[in-house]
Amino acid sequence: MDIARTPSTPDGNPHLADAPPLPPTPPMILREDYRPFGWLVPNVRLDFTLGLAETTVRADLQVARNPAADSTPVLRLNGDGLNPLEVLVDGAVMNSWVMEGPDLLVTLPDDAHTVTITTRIDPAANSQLMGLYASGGMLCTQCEAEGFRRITFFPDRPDVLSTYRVRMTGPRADFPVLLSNGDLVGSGDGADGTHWAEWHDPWPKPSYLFALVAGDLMVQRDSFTTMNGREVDLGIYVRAEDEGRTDHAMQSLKRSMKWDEEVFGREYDLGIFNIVAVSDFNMGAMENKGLNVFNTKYVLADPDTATDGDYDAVEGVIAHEYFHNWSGNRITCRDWFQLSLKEGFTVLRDQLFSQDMGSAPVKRIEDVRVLRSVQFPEDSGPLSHPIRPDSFREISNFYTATVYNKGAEVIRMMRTMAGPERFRAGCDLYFQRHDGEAATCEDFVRAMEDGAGLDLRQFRRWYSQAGTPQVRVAVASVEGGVELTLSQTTPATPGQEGKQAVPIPLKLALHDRATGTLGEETLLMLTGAEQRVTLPHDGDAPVLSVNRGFSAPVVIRRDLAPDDLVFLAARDDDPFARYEAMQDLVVGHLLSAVRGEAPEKWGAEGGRAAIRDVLATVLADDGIDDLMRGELLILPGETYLAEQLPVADPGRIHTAREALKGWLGQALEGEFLALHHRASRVGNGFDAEAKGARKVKTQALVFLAAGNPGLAAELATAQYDASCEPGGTMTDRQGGLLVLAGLDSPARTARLLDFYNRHQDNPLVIDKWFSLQAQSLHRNALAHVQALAQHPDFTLRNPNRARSLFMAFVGNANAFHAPGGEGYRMIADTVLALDPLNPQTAARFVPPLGRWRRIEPGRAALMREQLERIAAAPRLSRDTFEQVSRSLG
Ligand code: 0A1
Ligand code: ZN
Repeated sequence: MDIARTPSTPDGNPHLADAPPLPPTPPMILREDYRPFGWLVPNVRLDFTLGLAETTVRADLQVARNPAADSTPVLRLNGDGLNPLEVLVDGAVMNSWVMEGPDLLVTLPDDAHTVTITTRIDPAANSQLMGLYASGGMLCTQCEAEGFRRITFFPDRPDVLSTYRVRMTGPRADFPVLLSNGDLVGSGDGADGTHWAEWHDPWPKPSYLFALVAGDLMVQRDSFTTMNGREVDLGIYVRAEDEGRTDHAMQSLKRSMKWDEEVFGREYDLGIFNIVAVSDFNMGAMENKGLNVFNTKYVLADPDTATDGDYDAVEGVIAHEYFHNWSGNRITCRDWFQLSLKEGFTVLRDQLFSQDMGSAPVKRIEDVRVLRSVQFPEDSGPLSHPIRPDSFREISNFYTATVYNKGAEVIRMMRTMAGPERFRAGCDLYFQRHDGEAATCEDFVRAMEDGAGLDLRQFRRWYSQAGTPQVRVAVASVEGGVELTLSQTTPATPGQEGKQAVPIPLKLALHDRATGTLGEETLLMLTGAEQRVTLPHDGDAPVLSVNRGFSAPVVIRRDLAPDDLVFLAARDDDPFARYEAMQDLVVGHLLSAVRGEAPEKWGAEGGRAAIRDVLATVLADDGIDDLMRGELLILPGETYLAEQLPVADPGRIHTAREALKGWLGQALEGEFLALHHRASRVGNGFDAEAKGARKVKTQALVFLAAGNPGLAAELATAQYDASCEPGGTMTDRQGGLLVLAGLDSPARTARLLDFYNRHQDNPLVIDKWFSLQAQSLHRNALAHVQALAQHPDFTLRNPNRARSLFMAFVGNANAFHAPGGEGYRMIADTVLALDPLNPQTAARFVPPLGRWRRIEPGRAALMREQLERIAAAPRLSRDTFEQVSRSLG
């Protein structure tokens, strides 16, 4: 259903008669409507006179008719909330411009002109954090996707590429550092304490890659010598209070630069690469050419304030943004429907990088966990869309797990089918063919066909079809081997009823349970709706290990007996397959408990005994390190479990999962205690052993907390206290406190207060303090979140802070799904309060409510009610309007 914005004005109501007209329904933009822009803008000069509350922008656009487009004398320049102060054409005042909505239309007589436009903006009033905005006394920009139009009038679309020369003038005392894209070409002093700097970026780029930063910042400098011997000056700029926390980011940057040369043959192409950290930022980071702007969360790290997870995230995001220099900047997107061209590819590149930097199997498991807990639910709900969407109202809503993470999986499948060498050849061809262009997903696929030698005719369906394919696998013994019957279906998604078969690369192996022999891995392509294959196998009743390494982003339905799952979980040589068997074993048991089925099917104790025995094997297995052990100990999450059911009761899922955890915590109490002791004796280093020890230490606490809360509270307190000794880590501190926050122990309040006092000057750590209370298993978590929303340190104006409380809360399924609907109401209140301030961030809180169709009817009605309440608000942003109307539709 679409919520049409037709105001209902009952006849004769004098109050409503004068109400201002409601804005029209935001239009739907269609991929098929793409047309090249009528004008080229080869060169842009921008002149900024900077002030926090008033910045003047003079833009000189050199324009020429685009021979490849339909000819038009009208130059449409996008704007958003701007008024032109002056418009000049070839230096002469021009008064015949017109505004059409937010856009400026200038009619030009000839084929080439210089159009000069002056605008004035108020960065301090910019709470949307798009365009030029103020953050903690500094000025910075965010232009992707359509923020540049909030700075000056421009054809703000990714296929208009220009070189930029940027001059900035401002008070030296306020803005000692003046940065933009490319190379610094001049700087000097002006009148009245002002100074200026001029930057030039020789690489043509779309407006979304423009950036400017002005502020009082410290810098960590370093340098990198490229494979061709060119020196690159590296700089990471942060506020003074964050000095000393940028080493890890700098090392990650240098490792990324080297890796991209070695693995993809990509060399950096400017003399400068700068990164700036800002604390008010809507997303993780932004790849502006030569001047990446980062959320502080993905730059700053030291052992006392960042967890091991934070360290990994910094490394991954630094790499991601750096890799965009080729997959995104040198080759950009023709239009925003092609977003996965740069994002899916760049996510794959950062995943492969992180695999190479640490434990490859563990990284793969983590990536699959994110995909299944975020992207699979998205793909099976009302917001489902293909990795290359066909329509949108607000592009910000399409920076999704589908475009990013499923997009990466789709390219990973091409790599699996081609093998790494041929995949590299396909990438080389893509970079060579399209360097300097605004390209399409189709261009990428063609380069893979030509360069990697793949036939991707049917594979293209992965780009156009939404939904997660479900693959059923049945195994039957036949003479000399086994016959596999594989079939696929993809459930209908909004706007796409009938689905076609997609090619699915499945890595598989046949193991022998009786002898313990592990079979060879083969790659099988499932291309039809149903397919039968016979595979040779000696011995009887082999166990099938399938979708090894998660070779395809599909759901596998296999009818494996619990004993087979136990065998795979304990013995498979593919670490992912081991993890998967463990998950399946637990999912089987829990779903049967949730459905209230007779437990016998799952063996002794309804499968609990089998799970206990495998966990005991995992705990005792010397063949794996603690990082991998930690993965095998993670029970499937509540969202993932809910996803397995057509309609889920979150309360029952929570109860069943907690009951299993408690039972295991008691059954293996000695083992978990021993693990905690062993891991506590490992030092505080950053090597794999120490990181692994920290991971399993907190996991042991998680099981113990469910089985023996008194003992867990003691251990968690001890872990917390030890972490506060010199050299202690945030990983241990946060882990201990997270467990403690879920328990009723006198130590709970004391340690929460201690944590707050210890870190009150560090906003990123205070974010953790909000999050861990919002995520806690405490039965009063909902009330705690309600109280924390009133805390003096809480504000909706800072996206990190808003997310630290409310996104963490949404992830706490039991609290969010409180049977009375208080959780839903709180999130709807958040959306309504945030929407006028920051629509992009507000809209991100809508999807959790949009899951209502998959939730039991009582709660579903309450969720829907809150969506309707949001929909009824008079002046919703385009962002929130689109998400709410799709969610109700
Ligand atoms: N291209 C960035 C993501 C990004 C998108 C929009 C933004 O606006 C608030 C910011 C960042 C990336 O993939 O890292
Ligand atoms: Zn990206």
